Amino acid sequence: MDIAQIKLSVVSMPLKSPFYTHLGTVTEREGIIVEVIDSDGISGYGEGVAFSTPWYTEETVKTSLHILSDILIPLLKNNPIGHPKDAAILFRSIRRNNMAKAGLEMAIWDLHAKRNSESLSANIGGTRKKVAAGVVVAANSLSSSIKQIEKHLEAGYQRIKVKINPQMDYSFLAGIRRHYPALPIMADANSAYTLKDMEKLKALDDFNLMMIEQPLASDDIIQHSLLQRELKTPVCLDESIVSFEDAKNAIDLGSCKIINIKAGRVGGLYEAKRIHDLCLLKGIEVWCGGMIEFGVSRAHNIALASLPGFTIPGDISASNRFWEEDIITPEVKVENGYVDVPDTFGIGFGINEKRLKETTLIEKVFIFDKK
Ligand code: OSB
Ligand code: MG
Repeated sequence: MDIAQIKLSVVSMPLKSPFYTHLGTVTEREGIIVEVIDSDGISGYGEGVAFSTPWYTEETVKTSLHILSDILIPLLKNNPIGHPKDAAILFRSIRRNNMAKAGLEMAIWDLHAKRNSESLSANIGGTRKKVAAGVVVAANSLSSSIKQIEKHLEAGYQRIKVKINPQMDYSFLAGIRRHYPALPIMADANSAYTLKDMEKLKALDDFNLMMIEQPLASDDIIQHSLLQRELKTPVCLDESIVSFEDAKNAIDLGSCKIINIKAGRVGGLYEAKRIHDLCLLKGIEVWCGGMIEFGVSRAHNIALASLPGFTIPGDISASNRFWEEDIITPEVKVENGYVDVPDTFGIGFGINEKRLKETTLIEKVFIFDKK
């Protein structure tokens, strides 16, 4: 691959409504759009999905910008690659910083698929023509959760995820179940519990949840295995799985029955696919997680979720779930509960240049020397 230039755009956009979790409230989303341009002028796009503060993982927009600018892009300049996989392997010499790595690696995947005149989905082995749409309700009360669920079900979403914590769990879920006895619901705790809450967590078996996501510590694999033994509800791991090795350990220990795969969290599409392949082999179901992302990352999620092991509807929502206007064109749409997987080249969406421009705070350009 003959990379000529890389452009980083730090963008910022307000959410249509606040996203509440027990760890904090997101009202404004910053992210990094990565554009990798080759010597023929073809562009590939990726998105750095770290948040402004390290509430979900240790990375931030600023640490990502530093790692991209001062470490990963120079590394790539000095070590020309033939395939996106080479970038993933090259980046292993740098510890963690998975969201920074993923933003760049995924732009290289998009470029690679475009150069091969293939959709990104086809290029990574996707088999689905459309992926099931799911949505997260992260409100601060039962009544507003019910209102939002109503609206999302009208829009066709196939399942709902809610956020829970020890102050908002049993009676909250009971309230939702009263309105929606048969709705496929999953509950995400974002590490709000400890093993001391065993009885509280066991009680949630009453609600026939599809799963409980990341109940215990964000870096734990051992204690989740003790919990899963006691619960009927499947445990799903999110934060704890940042690599193939983590997924393998979690599966071997019985720490979960389901894994939420986010390419950003695991360092890119190569690692995401390795985890997917392992789970398929071991009979562990997977689904594609979301990061309140802009359209570029949304497009990558659609391609990832088209792989055969993604059997559970992911946090795959339309552009208008969070944004008045997204940075891609056309926007991601949900129709009859599904999102179409594009069959045009690469991620299959273009950049809405006007929207990108009006939301960009910082732009940095890196020129690669001619070979
Ligand atoms: O834990 O899955 C999570 C959003 C930001 C960070 C972490 C998480 C989430 C979500 C919503 O739950 C994802 C989305 O729909 O974009
Ligand atoms: Mg989660």
